[in-house]
Amino acid sequence: MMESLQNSLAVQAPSFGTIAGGSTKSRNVSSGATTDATTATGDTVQISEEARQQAAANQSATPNTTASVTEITTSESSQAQASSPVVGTALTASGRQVSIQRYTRTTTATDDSGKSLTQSGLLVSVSGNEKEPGQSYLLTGDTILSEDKNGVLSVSAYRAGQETSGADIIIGVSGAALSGGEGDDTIFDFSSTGAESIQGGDGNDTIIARNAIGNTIDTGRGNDAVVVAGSISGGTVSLGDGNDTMRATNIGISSDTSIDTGDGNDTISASFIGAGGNQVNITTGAGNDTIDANTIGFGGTQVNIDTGDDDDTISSSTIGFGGSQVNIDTGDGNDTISSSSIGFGGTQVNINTGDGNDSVNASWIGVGIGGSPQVNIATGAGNDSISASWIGVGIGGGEGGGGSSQVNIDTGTGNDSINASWIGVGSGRGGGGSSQVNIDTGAGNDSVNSSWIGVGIGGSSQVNIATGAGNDSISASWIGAGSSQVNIDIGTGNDIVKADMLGLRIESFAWEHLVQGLVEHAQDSGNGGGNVIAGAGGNDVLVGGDS
Ligand SMILES: [Ca+2]
Ligand SMILES: [Ca+2]
Repeated sequence: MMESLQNSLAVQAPSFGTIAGGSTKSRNVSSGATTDATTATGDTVQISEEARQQAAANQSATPNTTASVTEITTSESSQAQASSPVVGTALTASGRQVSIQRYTRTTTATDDSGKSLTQSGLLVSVSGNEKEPGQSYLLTGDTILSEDKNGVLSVSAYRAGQETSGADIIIGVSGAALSGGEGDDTIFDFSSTGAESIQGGDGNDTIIARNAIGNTIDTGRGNDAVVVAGSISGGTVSLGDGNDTMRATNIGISSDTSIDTGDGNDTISASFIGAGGNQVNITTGAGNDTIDANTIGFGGTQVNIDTGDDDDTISSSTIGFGGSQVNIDTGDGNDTISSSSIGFGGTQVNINTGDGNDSVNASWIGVGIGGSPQVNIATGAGNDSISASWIGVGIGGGEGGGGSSQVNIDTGTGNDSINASWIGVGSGRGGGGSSQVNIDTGAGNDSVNSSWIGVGIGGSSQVNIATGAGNDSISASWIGAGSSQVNIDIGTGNDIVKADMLGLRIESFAWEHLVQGLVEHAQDSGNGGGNVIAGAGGNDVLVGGDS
């Protein structure tokens, strides 16, 4: 949406109005088919006597930033419009195009030394109604544009209570509270840290702000959108029921922050969600919700995400980094969590996807480098799948610092599958890295597939796999290598465990030579740990390669 805000809007040759002190300018131009000849001339501008007096005063005064609107000349405006960036656009209910530009110009006025004075603010241009010429206003105060049921546009200084039941366009610059009331309102907040509060009220509202620091945004009911160019932090954002969209660069990176999008199919996107020693609570209620972020949980923060029931999707490059805690509960429904890294460094990540057919996809789950992450994943009943390149990696010693990783995966009942390249790796230059991976796939016909299960090189790993009742299969190229212990309990049912290599001693402790070392010592037999495979009742098959 911000991209669209940057789009240039063709602005017709403007005329100029001067509004100050809460006066109102109205253009009696209708967009409807019933417009009569009189209004079609577009020349029924009404300016109050107060506004005339204010305008006259402004014309002779040095330009300042305290009046809500200041007059500028045609040539100056055209030049300004050509060079000033568009920071917001909106459409009125009748289809007038409203364009907001950041504006700085050199005036004809000079100071005592003869130096030209500059004037800055927001230039608002209204165009797109063929029955009226374009209009431009230079705003330095909160302003509201609204149309009545006949399409008559009024532009005036905004004060609390001045919103209408129709679709208002409110432009805030002062930081005072803004409220759109009923109707599909568009509220711009250009104050530096955000308005004290922004209320959208009923209707499908759009709120666009620079920042929302320590304040309250409440869009009420309806399908609402909140776009914050900078940060939402230290306040609350409520989007009420309806299909809502929220976007910010950062959410809760400096102080406690709460987001609640209510019921409906909601979308939240951000670069960072949670950083620093604070708490971020996000609740998206019932409905098919989507959260998309670059990083969720960074540096000592706690992030709690509850997406409620139905089919939810969370995708983030990193979930849990550097001493953070991330708790994700996606409720019942078919949920998907995707990330490059889940649990890195000294983090704890708890993921509960509830009942339903859920999937968790990641490149890394539990990476202990310079910290000891714990990752707990529970996918509840249903046919769940977990796929990752690495599940549980502890790297200790050397420049990476001591690292150990623990990953607990419980996929509940249902036909679950776990696919990975590596499950359980402990390594460390100089020793010390360790990992423990506990996998319980519960009842149902489950499968666990991995190239390597249990690898300890200069470190140690323990992998415990229990596949419960049902016809389960475990297949791997290698089960147990180096200082690893692999315990497999395949429970009742007709199970199969297939491995090309069981037990492998690895003498190379160098992490960077891991793969090479494994290849070099592929003919060795026996490893430093003990491998246990236990089959309960049922027809179990163990297929092993060289051992
Ligand atoms: Ca309204
Ligand atoms: Ca609303």
